Amino acid sequence: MLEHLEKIRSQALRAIEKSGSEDLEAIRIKVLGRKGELTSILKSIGSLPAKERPRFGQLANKFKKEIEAALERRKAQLESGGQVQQIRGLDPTLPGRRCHVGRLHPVSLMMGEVCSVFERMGFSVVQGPEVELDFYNFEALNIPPDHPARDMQDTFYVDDKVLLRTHTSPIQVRTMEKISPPLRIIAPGKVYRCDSDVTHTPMFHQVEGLMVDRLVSFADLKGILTYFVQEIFDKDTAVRFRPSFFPFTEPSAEVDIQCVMCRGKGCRVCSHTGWLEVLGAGLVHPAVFRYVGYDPEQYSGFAFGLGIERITMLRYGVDDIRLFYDNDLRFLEQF
Ligand code: 2NL
Repeated sequence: MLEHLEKIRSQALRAIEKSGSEDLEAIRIKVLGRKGELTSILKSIGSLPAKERPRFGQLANKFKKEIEAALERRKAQLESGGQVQQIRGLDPTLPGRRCHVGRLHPVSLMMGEVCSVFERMGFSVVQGPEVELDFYNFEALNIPPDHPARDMQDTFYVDDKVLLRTHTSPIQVRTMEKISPPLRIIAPGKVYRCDSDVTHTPMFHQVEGLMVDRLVSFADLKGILTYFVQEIFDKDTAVRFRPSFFPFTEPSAEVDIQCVMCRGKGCRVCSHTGWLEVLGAGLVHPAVFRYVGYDPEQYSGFAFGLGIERITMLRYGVDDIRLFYDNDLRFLEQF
């Protein structure tokens, strides 16, 4: 009896597996119909010795459910056009694979936004090499040979003349060598400094800008940078220009914005000053113009530089720069 039952089961399952949609009903009737093989067995249980009945009954019912499920599965499979694909080893009844959608890195998003603000004001984006000559990175920018930025501690040197650029200014020097004024350019890109802690990574991103023409003044610089800050942060963000020093600009200024966290009231982010430093800027030093063959008597210009990671952190309230480079999707998927 048990062997017969097992045979009915295995024959039925095999037939279902090989069936086409027109065979399924015939198989069901043959096995589970009113006079079907399994139905007959279930009816004949009464003729078994009483102590064998429960075990046999349970098994027969289990097989019945199994065959019913196999019929359902095969039906679904055939309805989804599975037969042909099944032969090629595909199971169209399996759930689909998830399609992960990529997105731009927060630093790339911010670079794009910064560039587009300046492009709307007539600036063109220019690019240049990340491995640079000492001449373009330091000398042509009026940075003296004994300047601390030239120290091995701060700059990655390839050899005594070649280095990884420490700012994107060399792109602008190269552009001035090639093109005569008037000129309005921005230079975005990766820069490298030998530095690593909570607020510094050895590679980070910078955007520098340069405008050269007759009669360009500090007032033009103030107007352009104030508009820029109010496009990136709130429309009513206060801006202040503080006197500073860079070898490549004279006069030079550091540009602060009203703290975006406390709106100027004083908090931990702005060290209770109400202000955040976001840009360095100034009027291009005549020595820089002489290096690229521009006449400082005829032309004047302003230049500025900003760190992208820093303003991205301020815009989105990120408190550790290293989060940008850990490649943790839980962080990156929020932008
Ligand atoms: C800062 C300071 C600055 C410039 C960058 C520049 C470029 C040329 C000539 C003159 Cl070709 N100046 N760039 C000027 C002033 C400041 O950046 O704190 N950056 C984060």
